[in-house]
Amino acid sequence: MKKTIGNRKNWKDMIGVLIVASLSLLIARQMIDSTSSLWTKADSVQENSFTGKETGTNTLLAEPVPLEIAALLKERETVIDYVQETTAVYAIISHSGRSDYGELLVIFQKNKSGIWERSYENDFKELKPWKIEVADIDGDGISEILTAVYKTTHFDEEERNRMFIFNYIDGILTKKWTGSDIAGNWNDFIVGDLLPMKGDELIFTQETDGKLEKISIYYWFDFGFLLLADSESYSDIQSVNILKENRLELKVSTGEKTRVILTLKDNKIVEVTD
Ligand SMILES: [Ca+2]
Ligand SMILES: [Ca+2]
Repeated sequence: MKKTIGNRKNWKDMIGVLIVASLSLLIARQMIDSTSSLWTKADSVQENSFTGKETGTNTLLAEPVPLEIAALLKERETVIDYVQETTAVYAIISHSGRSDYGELLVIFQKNKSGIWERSYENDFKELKPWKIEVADIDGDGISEILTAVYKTTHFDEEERNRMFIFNYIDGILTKKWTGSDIAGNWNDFIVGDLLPMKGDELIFTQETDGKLEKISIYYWFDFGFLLLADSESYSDIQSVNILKENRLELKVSTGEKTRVILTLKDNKIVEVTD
């Protein structure tokens, strides 16, 4: 599971880097390795005759996915984000040439013969999903699928990032927790077992009033999430990473600081030196 996250508002800056990185990866692969298990977006451009020229969009941005999964993509499909478990891959896929949101949730599963199959898909177009993770938020041993979506709700007309959480069991997708207000205006999230309490914790990069950002940690209790603690504000949180139990690493650009280590102490998230 990917733990490091990028700040959504920095995507424009990252686009150039990603293009260069993708091109470099493609060139490197062609030079040294034709048997790599990684499948780049640039490869799918060739295979699916889906080029940036045709759509006017950049097609070098999507996530590299395993070769077995790339082989199961349909024409014009690109992977916006995905997460892999041992026998399942959960993917947000676009078929419209977009690189910022997807229109489909697709689940690939490895069957008993070890062959990957495209086993489920659902139209998520109205949700504008852009990030997907898998975790066990309530600690019951059953995985939850967490998606970051960008939409309005019945109670809030503003389009903004929201969390939709599902279970996928025996071919059926069910909503576990969807759309409720959490973490105000947040820009990104990670999920993982940061603290000893049951289940994986949800960690948001959240905007504060002064256009700064802070970290807030939520945990599952009974039927929803409770705020455990939040941090001081930083001017620009670029990534968040779980180092080990009760240690978060932030990449920031606040004054002289570029790296901050945080821990939960006395119900506050505070900086530590190690
Ligand atoms: Ca669970
Ligand atoms: Ca935990």
